[in-house]
Amino acid sequence: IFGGMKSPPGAHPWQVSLQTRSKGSSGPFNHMCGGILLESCWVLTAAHCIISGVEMQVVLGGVDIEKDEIYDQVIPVEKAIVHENYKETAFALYNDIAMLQLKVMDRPYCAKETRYVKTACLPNQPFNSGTECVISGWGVTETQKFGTNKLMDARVHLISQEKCKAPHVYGDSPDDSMLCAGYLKGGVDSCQGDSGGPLVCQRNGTHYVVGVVSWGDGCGLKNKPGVYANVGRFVDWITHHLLS
Ligand code: 4AZ
Repeated sequence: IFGGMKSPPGAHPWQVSLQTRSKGSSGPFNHMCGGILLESCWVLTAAHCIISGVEMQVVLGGVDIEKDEIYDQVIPVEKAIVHENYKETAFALYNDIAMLQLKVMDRPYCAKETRYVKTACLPNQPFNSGTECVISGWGVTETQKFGTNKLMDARVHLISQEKCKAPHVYGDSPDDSMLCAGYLKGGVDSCQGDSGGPLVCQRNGTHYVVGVVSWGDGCGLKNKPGVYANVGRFVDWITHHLLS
């Protein structure tokens, strides 16, 4: 996260650290991406975070990924479902969304709701451009090029498709599976290692996952805001998997 601050414990209780290690290894898991808890056994993340042949786990409830914290919940990933129209081109990531089904730990629960672990809601109506929302993650910052141990967050504004598709911004690359957020003047943005994590907007005290950190040209650059998977466009796809 560029232009952010350290998050206090419990500030983003749906924030997940998605961690991997090579299959068959007994070594440590490494943070690879963010994720968003939607239900006790379901996490939303970016399709580009899913790599085959690795073992995955999620860690919930903590702010420091280098320490075992008392509120941590560590849960293995049972399976990953990548959007069937996910596509990577030289310019953009299309339909960059995936769901992780977690391993049942204490039937019927995977994650357990606590002060530090809660689900975020799927959006039931669109948010206007200009709305102030929040991004969070353990990714690269201005001063930490390998990412941070402590969860960081920043406020960003939703940017209209018209502004995001301007020739000096991203031109025709973004489609409706994407949404831009940040500041055209730069400085505040998501970055590598934040991918898969939340862009959350609030309405009447409820927190909605509006975006999933996906891509961008660099981080915090002028006229290069962060691009997010547009969750509103995937609500039917997500609920289909939650219910099946
Ligand atoms: C990345 O490499 C990445 N500034 C994530 C987010 C952004 C850029 C790059 C947005 O995972």
